[in-house]
Amino acid sequence: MFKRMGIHTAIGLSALVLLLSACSEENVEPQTDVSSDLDSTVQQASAEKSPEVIEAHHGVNQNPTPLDIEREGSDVYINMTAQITDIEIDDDYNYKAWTFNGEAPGPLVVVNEGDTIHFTLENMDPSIPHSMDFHAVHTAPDKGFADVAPNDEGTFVYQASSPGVFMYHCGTDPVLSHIANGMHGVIIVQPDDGYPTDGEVDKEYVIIQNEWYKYNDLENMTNGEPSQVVLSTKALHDEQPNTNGTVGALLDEPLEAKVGDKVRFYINNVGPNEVSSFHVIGTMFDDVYIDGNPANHQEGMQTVGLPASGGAVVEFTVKEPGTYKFVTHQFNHVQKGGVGKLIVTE
Ligand SMILES: [Cu+2]
Repeated sequence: MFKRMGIHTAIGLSALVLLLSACSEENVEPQTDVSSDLDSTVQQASAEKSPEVIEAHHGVNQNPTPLDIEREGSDVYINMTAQITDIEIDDDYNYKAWTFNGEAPGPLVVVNEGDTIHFTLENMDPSIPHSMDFHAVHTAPDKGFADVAPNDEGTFVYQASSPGVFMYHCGTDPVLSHIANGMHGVIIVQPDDGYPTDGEVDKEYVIIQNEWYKYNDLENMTNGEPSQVVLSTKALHDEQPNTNGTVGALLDEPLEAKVGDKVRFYINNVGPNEVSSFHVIGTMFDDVYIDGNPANHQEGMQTVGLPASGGAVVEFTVKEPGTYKFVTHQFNHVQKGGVGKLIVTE
């Protein structure tokens, strides 16, 4: 937001905002200070010329590919791509992301408990292999999650036998590079018997946390701090927003509910490295299903801890109109973008 202002105005405002933010939890707009603005500019300027951009990726920016998913009984046929697509993860900072289907996080996949997944990965990357590791399945990973060569495709079959909110990611070495460069997402396996609170829920959304590092810099990904920590949403129902993991995505496209609604979030922290302390300001979670399994039912939680790859279903009721921000309660990560908002109206 400061990027469109003069630099001196930004310095003055940064100081003021930082002072104010120290006083109030309510003030959780992501604030990028001027030094990290400059870092971003340097990163951006260097990204195109940087040796970190794989030679064969220079000039490659593949259009997003819609998710292709079809069902025949309990057999689900899922076709996805591995592809190189530019994503503007912060104002004027384009990241040449390694992605599934041109989104980061990748597209939301929803199946039913017990479904057999027939998964095909088309690797559109001209230079390096990619793969798919669904946390929702049991398989021998050297076979079921095997690498697919550039310009090739591979098909894998496995069953989604347990309900939950699971991470998926590329599992090709070095895995950290593939995940941190954008190859992650969420698969929801809907429980056969539903959740005991299904009948109470009025609105439901998907929220994903991920973090970004210096462009394709394995050293920084391994030993450094994330440059951005972000929350995104994927459309679970028609007309819902569907965003990438970009700074301010869920401030620019807030979620919505009505007073009295019981709201359900399917949440997952795809990392790759950091944990999430998921919290909605101004309410608490009446019902929580850790990892999205109905057997893991908790009540009355203020904050839900999500390890890297961990998921949950969280439910809360909004009793008054207003703007409810949700954050990872590790506020250094809020400074880097880890905040969104839910607007509640009469
Ligand atoms: Cu990959």
